[in-house]
Amino acid sequence: MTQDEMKQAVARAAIEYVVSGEIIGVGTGSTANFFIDELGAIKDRIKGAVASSEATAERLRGHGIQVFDLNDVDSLAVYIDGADEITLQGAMIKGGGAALTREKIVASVARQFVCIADGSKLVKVLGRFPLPVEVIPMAHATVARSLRALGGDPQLRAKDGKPVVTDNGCYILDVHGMQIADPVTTEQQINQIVGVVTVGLFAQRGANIGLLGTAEGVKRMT
Ligand code: ABF
Repeated sequence: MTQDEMKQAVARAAIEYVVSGEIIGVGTGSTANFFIDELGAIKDRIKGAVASSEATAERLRGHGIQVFDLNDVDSLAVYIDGADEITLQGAMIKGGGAALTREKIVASVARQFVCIADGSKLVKVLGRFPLPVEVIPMAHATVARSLRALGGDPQLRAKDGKPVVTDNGCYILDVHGMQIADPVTTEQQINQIVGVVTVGLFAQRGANIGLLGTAEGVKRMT
């Protein structure tokens, strides 16, 4: 089974967690994209979706799924999204796709977070994947100094020689070399650095359910 086939399998399995008649929170990334394609096939069962990025909103609309503004929605039954790393306890690193802030906001409104990922994302300790931190552009250097003091090696995410700009007009620092033994504490510490918009650690509010695509099929964790 290829990695894409595993992503597709978990995306299909996640349909079981879609609540009929409700608005669904939808994440960003290649696994989330497979999920959106599956959602398209059952779109008449749902009221619509809230998207965690412009790219996801566009793909949802492409399938004829109504996209709601989060400000018009009181709560979501479920939020379904991928991750860059996940532990057995459901703590995650997210933000490789630069959508971490909207992902965290939409997830916070959902009663249940279902993480869909291929098996390679399961880790014992978070941190091999560089931890994304979204920052206010004028503060990227000072935030980087604070992250260095926490033991990380932050690098400004850039493409074609220019900083990557998020959907929110901010920059991303990718923090290398962190061994995150206590994700809840690290999330709190980084949240307190002035200039940080969002840290891509999802531990205080982790996944309630993890679906992992493996060569032996989809495994449910948590
Ligand atoms: C989003 O997509 C992100 O938080 C994470 O960075 C990424 C995972 O990407 P993929 O599904 O393409 O592996 O969920």
